[in-house]
Amino acid sequence: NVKKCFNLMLNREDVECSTSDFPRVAIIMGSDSDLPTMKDAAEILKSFHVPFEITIVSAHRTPERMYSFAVSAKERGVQIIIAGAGGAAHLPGMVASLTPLPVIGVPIRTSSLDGVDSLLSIVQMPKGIPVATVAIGNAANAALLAVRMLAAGDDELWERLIKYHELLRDTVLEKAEKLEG
Ligand code: RP5
Repeated sequence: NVKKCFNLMLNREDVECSTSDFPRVAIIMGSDSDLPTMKDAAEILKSFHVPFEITIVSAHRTPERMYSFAVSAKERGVQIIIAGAGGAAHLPGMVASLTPLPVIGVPIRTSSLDGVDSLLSIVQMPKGIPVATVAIGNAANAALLAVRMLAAGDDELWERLIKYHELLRDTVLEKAEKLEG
C-alpha cells in the first residue's frame, strides 16, 4: 500500500516500501524531504499499473545502503531506477556507476540555489556513465520516461500510453474550444 509507505516515510522510519514483490521500477531519494517531489513519480507509476518500490537511499549518509541497493536491484526484478537528490546531488550518478540499469535523475529544488545545483550535479555526468535527467522537480516526467522505456517491450503499457496522450490532447482541445467560445 503506497499511501501507508508514504506515511511511514514521512515519520522518518527507515522502511522498504513496495507495491509488489517484483517491482519493475525503483524510486529512491536522498532524503525524506525529497518525498513531496518524488511522490509524483509514484502516482504516475500507480496510474499505469507499473509495480514499483520506493525508499530513501542517501549517497553520503548511507553509502553502504546505496551500494547494496544498487548491486541487488537487477536481481530483485528492477528494470529502471528513478533517483531524486538535491544540492550536490551525486546519488543518481553513483547508483548508475554501480549497476548498468538505466537511471533517471530528478533534480530536487533547493532553497539556496533553486535546484540549479541539483540539476547541474545530475546532468553533467562524464562520458561512460549516463544518467537521463529531467527538469528540476519534474518527478512525473521521470516516471513517464520509465513507462515509455518499459512500453517499448510491453504492448499493454504501450496502449495505456497511447490513451494517456489522447487524454492530454483532448484536454487541450476542450480548453481551446471553451476559450474560442
Ligand atoms: C540531499 O540533500 C537530499 O536529496 C535532499 O534533497 C538534500 C537535503 O536533505 P535533508 O537535509 O533535507 O535531509 O541528500
